[in-house]
Amino acid sequence: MTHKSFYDRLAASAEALVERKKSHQLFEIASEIIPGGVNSPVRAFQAVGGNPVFIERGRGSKIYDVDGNVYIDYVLSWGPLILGHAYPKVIDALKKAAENGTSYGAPTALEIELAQLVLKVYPSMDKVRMVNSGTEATMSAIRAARGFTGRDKIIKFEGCYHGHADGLLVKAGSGATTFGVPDSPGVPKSYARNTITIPYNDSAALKTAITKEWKSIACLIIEPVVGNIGCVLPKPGFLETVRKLTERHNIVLIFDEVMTGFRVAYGGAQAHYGIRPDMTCLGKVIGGGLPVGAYGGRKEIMSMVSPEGPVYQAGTLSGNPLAMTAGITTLKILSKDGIYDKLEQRASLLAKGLIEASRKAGIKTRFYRAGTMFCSYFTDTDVVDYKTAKTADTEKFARFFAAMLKRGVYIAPSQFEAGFLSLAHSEKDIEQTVRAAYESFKEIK
Ligand code: KE4
Repeated sequence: MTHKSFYDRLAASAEALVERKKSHQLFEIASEIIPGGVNSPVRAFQAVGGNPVFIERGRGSKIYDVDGNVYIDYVLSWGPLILGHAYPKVIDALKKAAENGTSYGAPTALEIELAQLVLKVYPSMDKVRMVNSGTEATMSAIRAARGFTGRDKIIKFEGCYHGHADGLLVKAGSGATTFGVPDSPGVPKSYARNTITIPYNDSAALKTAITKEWKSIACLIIEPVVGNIGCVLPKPGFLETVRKLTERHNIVLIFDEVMTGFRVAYGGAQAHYGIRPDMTCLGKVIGGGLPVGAYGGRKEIMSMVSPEGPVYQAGTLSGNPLAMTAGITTLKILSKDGIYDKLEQRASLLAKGLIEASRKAGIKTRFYRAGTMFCSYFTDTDVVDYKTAKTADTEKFARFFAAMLKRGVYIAPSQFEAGFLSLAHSEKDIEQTVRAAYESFKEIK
């Protein structure tokens, strides 16, 4: 049975239960005019089979599809919606801001306000530049590091995904891993040659690479918790070794906290693990669901960035007033006392429930969590890197996905993605999720 047909047969069984006729019709139309019918690959459900669910609206912890089905949502737009969907204060602020117009292409006080909020929470950053996506943030941070050091090579880790800039699609870990195509066509070999890829959590391999190549290495970019092969935690001491080796050889350490920022902890993974990177990339949460990315770091590096310095980087909609407004409102709410205690309490309740459900159902899974990002791997192997993540049984995961979907729980449509929880997920939502998981684990056994 081919990979695709198995998944399609499987999804068909799930489809019947939720009657997603309109989603199918829309997907047919979309597939004629948009590559793969989607504007970002993982949304196409190719890793789990069947057709994607077309969403009409979201509210709190729920999303509603075009056929009127409701789901408890653990994708949350891949991380940004830590307050939940359509958070009233965010929507009200956006409505007011939109009445003043949508974009000026000129500086606004809003950009100062969001920059100040970010710098206050990430003291490793002296200056920060707003862009429109995580891809732009990492691409620009690497260019600034190359401009600052005068070196060309970069180090990244297998399975880490930092967006789709050419030099980073070298064993990327997000969609590419799910599609089993670690290198993307269209990336010139000359670009890939400048990217050294190392297994995550492998301090010895890192030491060897740096000892050999340090003179030509501009920067090392890392997801301090890897959210693009599921959820992989740094081994004790690994991030400290990364910091020590990069410091010793004047290699710029870039923490890609596009996903972990304000997610693993208020101050991100750098606060949680107590590591001070030279540069940080942010995105997702700081845009509150609107397109925002940001990169920042030590002033001597950031002063290289145009127009202060010679490293060029620009963006028509960078610092857009609507995106800034959504970000400012979101971060102000997150700054309130007790918010992260509540997030932690809910996330640990969910974790306990999911672990218990798979044990009771007799299904071997490995569950990992960092703050409110998490992943259940269908494997009996400890997952510490890309290789061990790939021991997960993706067919079993696909069955689990379909079983959860028909029970009204929307998890990431790929084994190699992280799940997210929001402030809006109630204890009742978690109870319903755990019950659905127990029934689903039993069903796929
Ligand atoms: P964007 O260009 O998609 O805004 O951000 C790229 C990026 C950079 N760094 C990290 C750590 C990221 O997780 C991402 C994007 N994450 C994926 C989730 N696997 C976005 C979802 C998608 O590609 O559709």
